[in-house]
Amino acid sequence: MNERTLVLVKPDAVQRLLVGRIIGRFEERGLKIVGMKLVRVDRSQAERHYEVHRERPFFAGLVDFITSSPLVAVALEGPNAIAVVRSMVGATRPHEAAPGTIRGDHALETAQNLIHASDGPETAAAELALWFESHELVDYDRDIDRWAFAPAD
Ligand code: FUP
Repeated sequence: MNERTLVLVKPDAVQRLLVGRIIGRFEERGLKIVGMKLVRVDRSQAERHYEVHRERPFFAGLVDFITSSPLVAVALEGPNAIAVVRSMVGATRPHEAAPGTIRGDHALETAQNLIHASDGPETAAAELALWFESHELVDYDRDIDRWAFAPAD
């Protein structure tokens, strides 16, 4: 099933020069980039993105962090893209993230865990709408799609 999901390559990844390496992993997996932009997010959008955590003690620090420096928002498309991307990201707490995952290979701290990825179909739809205008999500074919994706019936 073809899905779309949202990834945020967070400010720590931008500052640590890991943007290309992280996005490259998704490209190499076969996922299609259908939207991408560098964003200096404001507090109101950051608070909307992390609304589910509003009552948590780390909320203010999380909003401070995500607004502190630019991030890269990426929309990815492919078969089972939501679950595939989550598994590549690894556990929230990097000391629990398996080696071979992005967090397991590059992060140590929960507050600086490099990347956000939508955790289900409803959050993916809501987060894509929060971060991208519809015209910023681009439908196109890649010549390699017939090698990476099953043929449409
Ligand atoms: P994830 O889906 O893996 O990004 O994790 P969550 O949605 O549970 O958490 C979102 C962000 O809140 C994390 F990336 C970092 C931050 N966080 C903390 O700082 N402390 C915590 O105990 C849990 C999350």
